Amino acid sequence: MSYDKNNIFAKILRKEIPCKKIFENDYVLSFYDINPQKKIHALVIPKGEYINLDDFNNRASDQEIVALSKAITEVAKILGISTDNGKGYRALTNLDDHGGQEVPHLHFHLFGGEKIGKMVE
Ligand code: IU
Repeated sequence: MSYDKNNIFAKILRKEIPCKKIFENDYVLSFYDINPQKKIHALVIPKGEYINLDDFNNRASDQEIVALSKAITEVAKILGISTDNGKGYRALTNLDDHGGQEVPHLHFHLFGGEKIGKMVE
């Protein structure tokens, strides 16, 4: 499978479609999910063209991988859901068909602001 440059997150990264931005640096963009499943529902995506976490780990530079991982913690802090306050959140990424991935650009969901059950459907 090759990367689809017309996926919705690619369009957001090219600023063809607006988003409610939370955080941005050279490697990562974070914004609110358009259809929140929990009180707080943010997305964290790499700026590079990666389909899913496997693709990312296979092709991304160490710098990109570190930046994405650290951005999750940073965004959680910005949103006030980090483990600093003993509350916490769920970070989750869906991979491909069986994982239920709809947008073919790697994204981590950050769910928080309320107690979350064992699984997110
Ligand atoms: P998934 O893991 O690929 O299923 O998640 C895709 C998410 O992208 C889902 O939670 C959507 O609500 C979200 N989303 C969005 O934030 N903005 C959009 O324009 C579209 C989908 I289309």
